[in-house]
Amino acid sequence: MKLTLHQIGMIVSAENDYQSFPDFVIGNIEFDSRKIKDGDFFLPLKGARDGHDFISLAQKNGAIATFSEQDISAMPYLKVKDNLTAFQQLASYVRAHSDIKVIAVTGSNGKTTTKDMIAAVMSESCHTYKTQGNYNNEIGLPYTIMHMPEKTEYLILEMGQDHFGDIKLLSEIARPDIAVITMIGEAHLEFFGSREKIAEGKMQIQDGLLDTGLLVIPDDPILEPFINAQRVKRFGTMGEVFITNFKEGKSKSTFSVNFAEGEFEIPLSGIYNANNALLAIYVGLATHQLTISKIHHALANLKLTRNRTEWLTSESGIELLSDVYNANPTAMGLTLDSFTELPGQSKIAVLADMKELGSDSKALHQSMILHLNPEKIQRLFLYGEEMWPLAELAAEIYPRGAVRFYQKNANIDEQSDLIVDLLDSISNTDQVLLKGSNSMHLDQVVEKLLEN
Ligand code: IGM
Repeated sequence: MKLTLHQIGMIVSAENDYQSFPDFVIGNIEFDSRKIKDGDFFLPLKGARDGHDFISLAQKNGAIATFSEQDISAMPYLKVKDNLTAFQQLASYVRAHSDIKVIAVTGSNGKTTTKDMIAAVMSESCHTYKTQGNYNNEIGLPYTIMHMPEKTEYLILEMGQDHFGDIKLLSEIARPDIAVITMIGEAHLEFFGSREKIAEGKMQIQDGLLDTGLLVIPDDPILEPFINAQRVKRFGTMGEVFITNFKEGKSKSTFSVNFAEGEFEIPLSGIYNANNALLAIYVGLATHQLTISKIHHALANLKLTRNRTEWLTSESGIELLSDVYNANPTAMGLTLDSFTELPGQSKIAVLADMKELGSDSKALHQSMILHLNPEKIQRLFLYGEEMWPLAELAAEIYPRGAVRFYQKNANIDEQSDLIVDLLDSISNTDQVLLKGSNSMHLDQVVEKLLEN
C-alpha cells in the first residue's frame, strides 16, 4: 500500500506539525540503517544501540523521513510517544485496508515448516507472501505486513511467543482469517511457565481472529478450556482430520488424509512433517482456492527455507538452540536474554562474529556483556576476531576457564578446535545456544554436535 508522509502522520496521530513538511509518497520502512534506500522511511528502534543515534546515517543512505520520539532538525519526521507502537498501528491500518486474507501460524515446533507449506500450497493459485526468516515477533510481523507486495492476495504470517501475551498483540495486528496452532511443546523448552500457560498464550491467537474466522488446533486436551472461536477444527488421531497410511523413506514420505483423495508426497521424513503438511492441505481446501491436484503438486515440490531459531536435540540428548544464519547486536542480545530466562541448570553460549557492523563493531560486540550473567549462562565459547574484545571483558566476570576463544581470520581458522572442545565438554544435561553471522559457518558446528 502506497502511503504518504501526511497519511502516516494521521494514522499514528503524530504530535508534531508534520503538515508543514512537504507531502510525498514513502518507499519502504526500515529499522536497519544498512537496508535504507532512496525514498525510504526510517524506524528508530531501541536495540543494543538506540536507533535515534542512526537517524542522520539513515538520511545519508537515502531516507526521506523518520519516526522520532524526540524533536529533530535533520529531516522531516513524525513525532510519536513510541516508535514501535506507531509502527504497529501503521501495520494494523495496512492490514485492515488491504483486500487480503491472512493465515496465522503459531506453535512450539514446526511453525516455520507449516508456514512454508501453507505458502507453497496457496502460491499454486494465488499471489502469496509469507514471513521471511525469523520475522515473527512484535517487530518482524508488522515489518512483514509493511513489506508485502501490492498484488498480495494471501498473507501467511508466523507468530512467535517468547512471553505470555505476545500472540495476543500479534493476532490483534494481523486479524487472521484462519489461525493455526501446530503443537504445544514442552515447558522446559519455552521461556516461561507451565505447559498450561504456554497453551493459554498460544490460544490468544483467537483474540484477533475474525468473527467468521477458522481456528485449527491439535487434538491436545490442554487446549480445550481456552477455546472461544466459533469455527474450530481439531487435527490428530483423536481429532476430525488426521493422517492415514504414513510411509517414511530416507528423505521423503508418503501419506493419505481422511478428508481428501489420493496419496500425498513430501520431500521430508518424520510424522510431524506429515502433520504439518496435513495442516497445509486442510487450510488450502478451506480457502476454496485450490484443487487437490495442485496441492499434491505443491507438496511434492516443496522448497523449504532453512529454519532460523529452532530447538534441536542431538543423538545423545543435548538440547541446541541454533540461530546461525544471520546476526545483529539486537537479535543476539534478545536471544541471550531469552536463553538466560529459560529454566535449566547448565547453559553454554557459542557466539560467533556479527558481520558488517562497521566502525562500531567492537563496541557492539562488547555490549553483549550486558546480556551475559555467569550464574545463568555458565560457559562461553567465543569464535572470531570481532569477539575478542568481548572475550576479554567476559574473562573479568567469569571464573577461570569458563570463557574460551577461537580465532578465525585470513590465516587461521580454529573451528575444528572449537568443535573438539565442545564435544569434549558438553554433556546431555546441557543446553547450548549457537549464534553468529552466516559467514562464520556455525551451521557446521551444529551439524557436528547433532551427530553426537
Ligand atoms: O531481532 S531482530 O533481528 N528481529 C528483526 C524483526 O524480526 C524479528 C527479529 C532485530 C530487532 Cl527485534 C530489533 C532491531 Cl533494532 C534487529 C534489530 C536491528 O536491526 N538492530 C540493529 C542494530 C542495533 N543495535 S541493526 C544495526 C544496529 C546496524 N547498525 C549497527 C547497529 C549498522 C551500523 C554500523 C556502523 C555504524 O557506524 C552505523 C550503523
